[in-house]
Parts: sequence; C-alpha cells; structure tokens
Amino acid sequence: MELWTAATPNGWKVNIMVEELIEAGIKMPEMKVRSIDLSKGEQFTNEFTTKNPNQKIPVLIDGERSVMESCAILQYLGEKYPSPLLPLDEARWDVIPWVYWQAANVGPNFGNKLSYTRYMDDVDPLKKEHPLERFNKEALRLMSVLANQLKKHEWVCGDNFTIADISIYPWVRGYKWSKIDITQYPEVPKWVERVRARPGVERGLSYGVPKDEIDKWSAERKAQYRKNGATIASNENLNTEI
Ligand SMILES: N[C@@H](CCC(=O)N[C@@H](CS)C(=O)NCC(=O)O)C(=O)O
Repeated sequence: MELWTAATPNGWKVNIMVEELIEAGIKMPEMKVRSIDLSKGEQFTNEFTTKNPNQKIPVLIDGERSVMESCAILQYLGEKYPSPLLPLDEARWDVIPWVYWQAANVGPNFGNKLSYTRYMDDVDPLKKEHPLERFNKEALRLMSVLANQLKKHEWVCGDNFTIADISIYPWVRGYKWSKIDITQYPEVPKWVERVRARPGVERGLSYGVPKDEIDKWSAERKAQYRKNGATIASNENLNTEI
C-alpha cells in the first residue's frame, strides 16, 4: 500500500488509523508513505491527479485501487482490517454518522476559520469579519454537540475509540491554530488530551515530522510556513488569546 500525504489534519487522520490498527493487533502490509509538498503544488501534477481527481491529500493506493477523501480511507481500512475501530455489524451505525458529521461540518468550519484567521493577511479586515464570525460560531456550536457526546461516554460514539474519534481529533487538536476556543466546553479539551495520550496517535502524528515538533513547530518551520502566506509567528493581529 502507498499513502500520499502531508502533515496536515486530513493527512493525520489516515496516519493515525494505520498506527491504531497496528495497536489493535492487525498485521498491516508495508505502507510506503510519500510526502506531498503542497506548497510546491505537487497535488496538481498529472501523476497525482490520476490517483485523486480532487487534487488534495491524502490518497491511499492499494494495488489497482486508489481511494481519495480521508474519511472514506478510514472506512476503507476499517472494513478491510476489522477491529473495534469500526464495528462491521449493526453497531457501525453508531459510528459512521459521526464520521460524516466530521467531514461535512467540523473539517469545513475549522478549515475555513483557520484560513481566515491565518492565511488571508492581504484581505481587508472588514471583509473578513463576517466569515470569521460565522465559521467561529458554527465551530463552537459543533464543539457543544461534541461535548454532549463526551458527557455520555469516554469516546465520541461510546466506550470504544473508533474512526469517529480519529476523524474529528486532528482538526480539534489545532484549536489554538484556528483560534476556536474549545475550552468553553471542558469535555472537549479533556478528550483531546485522552486522544493525544494514545501511542498510536502519537506515532501517527509523527509521520514526516521531527519528534520534538509533533506538538509545537520549530521557529524555522514557522518561518517556512510564514513565507508561504500564513500568520504564524505571533498572535499580534488576532483578537483572542486562546
Ligand atoms: N475532504 C478532503 C479534504 C482534503 C484536503 O483539504 N486536503 C488539504 C490538506 S489538509 C490539501 O490537500 N490542500 C491542498 C490544496 O487545497 O491545494 C479529505 O478529507 O480528504
């Protein structure tokens, strides 16, 4: 199998899945990980587009089949390698709707909030006010929904860690980065800590990243991202202190 990916929230989902399957005792085939440099536009090459017509990471290549969309890849691996990460009986319906919920809601709202917060310095601040407010408000509403789930049980769908947790975690862990104050819903940061403490998650987050930069980038990496257009080094221009 091959995984074409990058160190981003949608990429982390699949890395974490591979490592959690290993933790679950599955003997995984060798996984060749190919790092795609998004800043250089490698996702737009013909070679990449034949594997993912949507031109975004991650892509899983399994023999003749390539699978796009991070959540579809989680389901593909979950079905191919049965484990508690995705029940294959009726109980799958406790899990699958939350994976769709992530794909349709958490990813887009956190992603858009991040983009307006960090990547659009050249846009008139007045024009950013509405989208910033809209995406922040909806992201917080989603976090209240997540908190309600986590009041009922340890993990998103029940007592087992599943692909729902895997799909939601990478966006939520970056709340300081997107400036979405999840601390208003204490169950959520506590869950973030629980997920982060899992050895499979730690290994998944470390694909292509030096170990000491899993949780915090080095000054050099920040400078590199800043060169590519992101406001990273300081919070001077940002409204909140989270
Ligand atoms: N819905 C897609 C989103 C994938 C996505 O947005 N990937 C980003 C990185 S997190 C990407 O490839 N961005 C490059 C670009 O938009 O050109 C998924 O879940 O796989």
